[in-house]
Amino acid sequence: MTSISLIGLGLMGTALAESLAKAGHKVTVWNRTDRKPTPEGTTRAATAAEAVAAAPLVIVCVLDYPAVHAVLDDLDLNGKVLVNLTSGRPAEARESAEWAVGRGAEYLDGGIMAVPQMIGQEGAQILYSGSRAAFDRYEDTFTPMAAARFVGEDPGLAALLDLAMLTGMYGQIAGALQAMAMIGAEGDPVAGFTEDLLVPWLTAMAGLLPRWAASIDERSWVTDVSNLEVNSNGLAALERATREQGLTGDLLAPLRRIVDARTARGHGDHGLPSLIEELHPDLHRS
Ligand code: FVH
Repeated sequence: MTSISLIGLGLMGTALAESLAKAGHKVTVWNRTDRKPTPEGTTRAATAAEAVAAAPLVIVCVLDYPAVHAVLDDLDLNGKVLVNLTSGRPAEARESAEWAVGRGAEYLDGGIMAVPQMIGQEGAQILYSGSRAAFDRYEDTFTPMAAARFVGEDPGLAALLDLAMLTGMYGQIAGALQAMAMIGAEGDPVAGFTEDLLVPWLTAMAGLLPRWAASIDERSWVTDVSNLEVNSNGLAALERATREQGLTGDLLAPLRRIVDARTARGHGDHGLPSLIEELHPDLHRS
């Protein structure tokens, strides 16, 4: 059994606290306001200082990094392991690591790849970066929340990977919503289309991503799938069809813009992975 303090009783903080208490840990919780109930099996501290003093391991999961600092900046963190599971940018994670280490704490930053309902269940994962020694010491303690994966000693790595994975997710959401709008605009039910056709199609297309990644690592833009000229025509047809349905094509328009710009510069024979050169100035070779 480990003594753990958990700061932040939002939807995620509450799920984390409950999973730790259920696993038999001694969990002290604190939240800025009294609006949130005390999770079952935990003890509520009257102040953040009291919560931090209660355990060697302090987990914080609040709205954002300014909120983390609003709570912790004036407190004594000497000798603590601070695990910050608040979502943020890599730069914020690196700054917070420097700040925590400067106060005598060991620091881990975390990216939660789950929604609150998944915490404590199979499929939930938390990425950790920062102090390897702290991770090794507490890995078993973390596991009841979600599978624990250490991704590196650069404290910004977990946030980077978290944001990169969310970026992939938002791209998929944008495409899926546009597709559902096309079906819905005809008055047809979206559910059947999504289940029978869209999900299997997206799953099959996701299987191509490792090949894309290899092309990007090798900077090889030759394609045997479909070149940019073909995709430019496809995206133009798609935009025209959606306009004819009275829909906006706003979610996909930026993709069409960069496909067209690269095709216009004479790279119509390149594959879609070559678009990465349009996103990153150091990758812009042609
Ligand atoms: N919920 C989710 O699905 C996602 C999954 C991936 C990771 N995120 C991140 O987790 C952080 C917390 O998210 P949450 O869902 O628990 O958020 P809320 O339910 O809105 O609770 C927010 C808590 O933050 C406290 N808080 C806000 N501002 C301050 C502040 N200035 N000082 C101290 N605490 C603050 C708030 O307290 P209160 O309003 O109840 O007093 C809540 O405890 C977040 O980074 C997600 O991106 C969740």
